[in-house]
Amino acid sequence: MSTRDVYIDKTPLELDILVIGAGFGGLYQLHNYRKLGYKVHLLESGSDIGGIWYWNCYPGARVDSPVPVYEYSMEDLWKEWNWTEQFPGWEELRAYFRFVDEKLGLKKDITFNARVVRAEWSEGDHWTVSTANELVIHSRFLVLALGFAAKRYTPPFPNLDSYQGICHHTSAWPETFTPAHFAEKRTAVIGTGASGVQIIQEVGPILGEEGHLTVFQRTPNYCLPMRQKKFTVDAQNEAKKIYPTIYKRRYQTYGGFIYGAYHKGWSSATPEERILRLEELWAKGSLEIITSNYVDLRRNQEANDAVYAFWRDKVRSRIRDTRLQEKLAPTVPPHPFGAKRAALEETYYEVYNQPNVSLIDVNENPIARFTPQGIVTQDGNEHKFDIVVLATGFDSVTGGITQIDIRGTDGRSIKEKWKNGIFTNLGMTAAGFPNMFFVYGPQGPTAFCNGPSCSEMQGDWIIRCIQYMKTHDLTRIEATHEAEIEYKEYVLEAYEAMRLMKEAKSWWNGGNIPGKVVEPLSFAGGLPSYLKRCWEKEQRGYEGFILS
Ligand code: N01
Repeated sequence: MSTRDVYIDKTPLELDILVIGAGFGGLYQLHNYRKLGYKVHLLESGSDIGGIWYWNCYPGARVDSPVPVYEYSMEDLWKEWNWTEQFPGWEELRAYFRFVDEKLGLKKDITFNARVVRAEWSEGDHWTVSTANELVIHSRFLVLALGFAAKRYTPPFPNLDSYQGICHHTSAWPETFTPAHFAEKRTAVIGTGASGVQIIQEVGPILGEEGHLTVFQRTPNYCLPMRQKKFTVDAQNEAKKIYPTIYKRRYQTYGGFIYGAYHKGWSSATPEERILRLEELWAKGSLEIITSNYVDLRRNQEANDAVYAFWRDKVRSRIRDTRLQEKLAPTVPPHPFGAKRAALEETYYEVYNQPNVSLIDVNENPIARFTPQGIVTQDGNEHKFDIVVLATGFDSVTGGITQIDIRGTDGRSIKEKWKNGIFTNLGMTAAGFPNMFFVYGPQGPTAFCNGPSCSEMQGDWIIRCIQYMKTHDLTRIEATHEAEIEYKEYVLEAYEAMRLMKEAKSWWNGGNIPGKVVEPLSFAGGLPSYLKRCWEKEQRGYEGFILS
């Protein structure tokens, strides 16, 4: 296909590369292909850049990966940008994206409010991509940068539509609906994942005398202390001296952060060492408590039970009511420690000491139905609410891709291909879908990796692949079925090695969505081995792919 200059309302209709999604992953792709001289354009369903931070602007929304790893490693950007906090909130993250756009001038090559609904591989080796507002674009390559949370999940609560109060999912939050709107209101929050925890922590203290918060909890979140730090510009400028080292270090750690696993296993440590190690991690806070814990935390039941007990006792000491202690930090762990994504908190548990906050355990007393005024629980009580927050998560990792009707060489959709389980090559391509790549998606390091690190590392592999094709006069690349089978074994092996992780149902393995195949949605073996494998396949002339 030779590209021509055909436009509708400034959107070019014939391209070398079409990127979908204007978050960290997609913007990185757009910027780099432009620099390399490709005819590239980006489609975004929202009306601005920012990806996850465009959609998730609920009160308290805040990243749980620290800067400077939670930003681009491009020197032109980090040299000029300063953060005010180590874990920035959504407003500051959006300001960062505005800054990125000012520096790189990305928006001129983005069409907003363009939701891609269909993509079809056409003979002549190109993709024909259609949007809900009837744009039709032809492109040699298609790069999906949809993030892991592009498809929100709302459980099928009976009569939800009949509810007449205010009701929002955390990932479709109206920016104008600020914390102040919760004052003196009766609010329900359903779900206690990272989104629920953040919103509960934020609105709890501002409920006022007439306000009340009811939390509907199914599984307690093993929340970890965030230990937020404020930054000054001077201190940050000083810290920037080692940013280049930090950015290189990301490649050597499990999750693309600067910290890696602790060098020791639980059984080789003395009881005193263990206590001191856990106390040290607790004092530092953050997800490091999991990622830098004893290497066998997710394999060794004794280690896992002990770390859970340590966590439980810390948390219980902050909750006054003994019933709530048992609900929020049960004596017996509902699932292994580190088997679900923990949320970071600062004052989450103190909120439950407020007289105007209550918790309903939906295992004991499920939501029976909605009414125009609120929620009826199975015990027959009607709970009236002005606001209902659905913090019920996502059909994660695959959902964003399979909700688009993507049809490959044999006319079969990607949804059909993955109906009984995911098959990809290297977590970036799929057999039957030539010239299509995905970043931060199925079977990539995704759930276990810092987003910007993954966007850059997978992103660079894809960019080098497209460049290789250009310099070798190749126009088509497709993963083989054999390579997919081999890669799936690799993904399953890595998951088996973390055997305790299998014992929880979560967005990590699809267990949070009724009917979804339960399997590892991400590669759990860590970035270094993932990158090594990708690099080796590339060095062998893209082994596992057919190029022509
Ligand atoms: O989604 P979740 P999330 N009845 O799937 C509950 C990232 N993130 O949006 O645990 C009652 O974690 C469900 O219960 P259970 C972060 O990686 C990051 O909170 O399945 N409850 C769970 O409590 C995070 O892990 C940041 O038993 C129901 C909740 O809904 C990921 O996004 C901020 C239910 C869903 O939790 C997803 O987080 C926010 C039902 N029928 C998000 N169905 C930061 O960077 C589901 N639930 C800090």
